[in-house]
Amino acid sequence: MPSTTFALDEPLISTLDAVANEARVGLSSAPKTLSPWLFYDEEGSHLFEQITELPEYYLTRTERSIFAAHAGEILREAALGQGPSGKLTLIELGAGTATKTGILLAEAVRQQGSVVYQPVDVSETALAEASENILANIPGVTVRSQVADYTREALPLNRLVETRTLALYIGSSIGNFMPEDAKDVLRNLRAQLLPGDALLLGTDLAPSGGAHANKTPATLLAAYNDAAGVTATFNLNVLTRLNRDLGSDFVLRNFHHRACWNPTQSRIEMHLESLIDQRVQIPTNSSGPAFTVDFAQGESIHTENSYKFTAAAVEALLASAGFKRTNSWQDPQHLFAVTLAAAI
Ligand code: AVI
Repeated sequence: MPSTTFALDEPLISTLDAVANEARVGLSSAPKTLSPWLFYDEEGSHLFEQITELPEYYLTRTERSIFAAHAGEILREAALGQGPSGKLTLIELGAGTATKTGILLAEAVRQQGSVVYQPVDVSETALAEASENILANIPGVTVRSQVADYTREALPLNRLVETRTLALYIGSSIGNFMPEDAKDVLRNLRAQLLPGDALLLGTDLAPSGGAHANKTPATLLAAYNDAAGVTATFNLNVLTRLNRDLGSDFVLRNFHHRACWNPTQSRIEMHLESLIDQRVQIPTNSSGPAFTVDFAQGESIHTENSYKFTAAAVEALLASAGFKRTNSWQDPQHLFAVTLAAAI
């Protein structure tokens, strides 16, 4: 299960309605689109876990290495300015199984003796796994899981007396939102915080020319089009999901995974490209009557954007949502950034 925004466990009625609606709207629009939350059924969540361990997918291990190198500093700076008895409470948006968070939690326990950790995710299963792992491995952590979709609902923040909140939004999850939506997610978070609380934001960095040219579009393209084909399977799984949930008749071998770098928008785009002229049937469902979707050869469904940020873009995004950047850390190759910001 990913540490991500869109994990969904079971096809609850409301989830099926959402899938039906998404398919109708997205596949009837020009160009055709499907939202990335559709990736994360059980199989897609499992495939995403595999992606995070691929040699080409540097994001997860690089962010983890930044935490390993700088957790002490990050936690100390997040706690700056609070009273002697005050402690940090950590809340994590889209926590998933919280695999990277352990480094920060262990450091929080070292610095303050104990810590309350509130992971928020739509997946109850992922939260149960996170809680079990953390309680078994990091003494001193109290876990208060919250099942919620922070992209749609107000954040269920439990504020404890004499504590300051450090919100974690890591894993580059913010990069899967369109810029306006990314701002809204952070504004929603900011509305639940008090001045002096903090946010730790993980973002994948844009390729840099000049001094740090070790990150190029080729680095990104490899990460989203791995040699083993796991990302292709992850992308195509969305069609398997539609066939299962809606009874549509997508033939997977007639589509091809394509990742491309869009320099103007500073994002990787994932598409499912039709290899032939074809017609797909979607039966009647809760969103309306049966409909057909025609594809010309080479036409694609746009399934994901993954925005890549400059340091200045991160700072501007934070400022637009009521946060002020206080510090940031990057790996030595400048692949990934972790930025600390204060709620102002
Ligand atoms: C969850 N998210 C941050 C991933 C990303 O890198 O944008 C999703 C992903 N898509 C393809 N590979 C990974």
